[in-house]
Amino acid sequence: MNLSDERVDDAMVPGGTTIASADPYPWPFDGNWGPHNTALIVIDMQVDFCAPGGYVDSMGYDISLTRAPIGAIQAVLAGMRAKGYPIIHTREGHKPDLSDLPANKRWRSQRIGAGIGDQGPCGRILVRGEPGWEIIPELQPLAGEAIIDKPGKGSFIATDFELVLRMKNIRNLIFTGVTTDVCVHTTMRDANDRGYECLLLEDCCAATKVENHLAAIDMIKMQGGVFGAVSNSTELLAVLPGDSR
Ligand code: C5J
Repeated sequence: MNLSDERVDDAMVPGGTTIASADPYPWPFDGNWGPHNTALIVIDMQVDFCAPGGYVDSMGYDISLTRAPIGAIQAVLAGMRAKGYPIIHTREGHKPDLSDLPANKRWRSQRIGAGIGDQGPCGRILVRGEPGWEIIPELQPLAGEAIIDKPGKGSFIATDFELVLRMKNIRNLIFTGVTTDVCVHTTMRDANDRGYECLLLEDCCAATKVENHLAAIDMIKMQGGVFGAVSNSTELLAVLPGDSR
């Protein structure tokens, strides 16, 4: 059979507007999106990941990289809040007694001088309730926005993330935050396996190494969009639908 016979004809996609330029396919796949079924996910924009003295800074990485998406995330937050989209923030962190911190995660972080649970310039590293664990002032959640506290890299494990999505009838997830290759990717991969239609906004995400950010984006686009699709804040905001129901 000629491979082109099997190609999806994008003109036949039912439903409303898509982000036509999303890569590798116009997102969402069926044109069905709006505040009724689509949430913005802001992953781990915490002091520990994006501010001086936090976990990422203590590991010796360049926080100018993880701070770079702040402006674009602010723009997307403003646009999606104005149209009534559900916004969900996540925070990585452990209980103060560290009972949910795997020994190997702690050991590995101590080895590189940024021990999770240890005292640092922003309080105990990645511990709930400490200054470093807070979401940065520039991206503070508004009243009524969900915050998911997670002990791991993914947002589904040991959290009520999926329950919150189900209660809000969410099927489409738009990903922003840090780091592209770790917590954003882990959550996006898991969401994709659970049947969510996922989009990553590349200018709203960052990694601790540019090459890893770019590689993580490239991985999403393989196999026709193996984990979903990729776009950016400008393209999203240009076509973002309001609720037409
Ligand atoms: C990491 C995260 N990189 N939020 N956490 O350890 O991506």
